[in-house]
Amino acid sequence: MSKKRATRPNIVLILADDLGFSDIGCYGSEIATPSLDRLAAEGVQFTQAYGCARCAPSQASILTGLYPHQAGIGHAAAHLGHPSYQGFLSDRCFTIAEILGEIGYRTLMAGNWQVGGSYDIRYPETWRPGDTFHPTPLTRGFEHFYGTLNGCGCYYRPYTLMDDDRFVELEEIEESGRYYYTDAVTDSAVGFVTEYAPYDEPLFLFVSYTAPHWPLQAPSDDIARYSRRYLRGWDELRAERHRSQVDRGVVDDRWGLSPRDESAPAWRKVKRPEWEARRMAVYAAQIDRMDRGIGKILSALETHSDYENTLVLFLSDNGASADDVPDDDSTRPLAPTGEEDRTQQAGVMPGGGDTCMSYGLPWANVSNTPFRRFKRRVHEGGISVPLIVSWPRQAGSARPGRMVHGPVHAIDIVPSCLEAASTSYPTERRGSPVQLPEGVSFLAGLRGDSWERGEPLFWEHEGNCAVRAGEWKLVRMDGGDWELYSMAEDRTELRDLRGERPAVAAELEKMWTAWAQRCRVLAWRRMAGRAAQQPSEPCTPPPDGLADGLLGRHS
Ligand SMILES: [Ca+2]
Repeated sequence: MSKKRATRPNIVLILADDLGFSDIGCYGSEIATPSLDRLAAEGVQFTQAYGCARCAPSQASILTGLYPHQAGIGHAAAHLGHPSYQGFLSDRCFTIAEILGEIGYRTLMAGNWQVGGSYDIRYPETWRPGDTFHPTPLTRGFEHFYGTLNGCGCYYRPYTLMDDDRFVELEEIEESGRYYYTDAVTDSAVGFVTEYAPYDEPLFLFVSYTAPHWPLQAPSDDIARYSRRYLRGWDELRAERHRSQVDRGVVDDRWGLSPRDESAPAWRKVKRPEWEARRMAVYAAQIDRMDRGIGKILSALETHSDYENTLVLFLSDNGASADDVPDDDSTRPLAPTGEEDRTQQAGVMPGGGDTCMSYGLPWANVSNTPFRRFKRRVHEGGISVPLIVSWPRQAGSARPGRMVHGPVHAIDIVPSCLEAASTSYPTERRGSPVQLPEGVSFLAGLRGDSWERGEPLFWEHEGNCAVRAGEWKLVRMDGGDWELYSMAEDRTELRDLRGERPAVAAELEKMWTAWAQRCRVLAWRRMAGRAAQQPSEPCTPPPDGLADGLLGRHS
């Protein structure tokens, strides 16, 4: 083994898409996730980790250490006419792959890439990977890439599938008859480990699963393992997960379980319980399958590499999603063999490749136990995610299987990986200064030292805004009033203290406004119309006509 390998660890970063806070075993779930539970038992489990409310913004933060707007992805993949909302990674920052590649890492990626502009799956003739508006993993620091240039997609026929810089013909994979995207991502990651681990250079492997994002599609034998499990309904399941979380110490028992969301009916009033239970069974099967894939990646690292000196990080990008699948042309290709059955309306059971459904708000309410609200919101249910970090050699004598309760955020991933690799974020790119990471390394928490965050954290997505500083969190829905909560006493956000503590609320609002101006967050009311009109020619960016729309105090 070379000297370089001995000092620099492999880094394996694994991301799930739309997985809720309570969806894996060690966070209170009944879904079988032995691989992730093992990772937690070997490392540490963060109980107050945050994403950025949405897939693409979170991925931008995870890859750059910046807030999403700074990285160019203030909303999603569409270009909304301003550098903060251009939909692809800014040139004024580095990706973690670019930095680690410079110091000798092999940089490899399997899964979805959501930070490279938009790709309308209906118009393949407009796809331009690698041009100015569509950076790909290969143009942003990865040596090899297998995966999609879109977030959500059909698991049996993933559009925009690439192998390095070549599109994969879908006919090729359909002919095999056994293709399933989650497995293909796993197999690609295992292949990268097998091929590159024997060399001297350390690995940086980014695995970005689409699971368990809708559409609900999973192999039938996996679904069968959960087929009866959810018939007792969401009310019982939320209570059960919450008890498990309190018993494990994942949540504080002073925080009450939030009530069932007001838009979810009581389970006893559900008209089609078998159909509802099946939705959750497919969702569980998607996670179960991903977890077994992660087990294969960990095994490959043990067999072919120095597992003891491998930093593995697993997290989700945002809270669980209550979104229904849009019932329009944009989702038609997701279930190409059964178009009439692609939505929730037909009474068809979900799960097959000829269906395109989501599991709906009430089950997402279970996934986000004990919190309120969902993906795209910045109340705790939308942004709280599991984060597990393992590095056996570094953990040393620190008791493995611990929990760290200090708040951490997607912006902290890059600084933590850079500390592990004993390097720093470059200050210039092609002769121009770059924006430096906003996050801080949380590796001290892994070593068993106490770890508390000093700096506040901020969020904005679609006009939903929040700031967390110390004990306090100020949060509001788009167009709503600010609410103030004590994260120490009431992390489930049940008792608004803004009326009782107006000075605290005012101070936090001031901090949020300063942050929004510094990070070039625009007023959502100016952007929403543009976001609603997905351009039919996504490769043509709209002109920059919104530069005067920076958020003011009252926007
Ligand atoms: Ca997501």
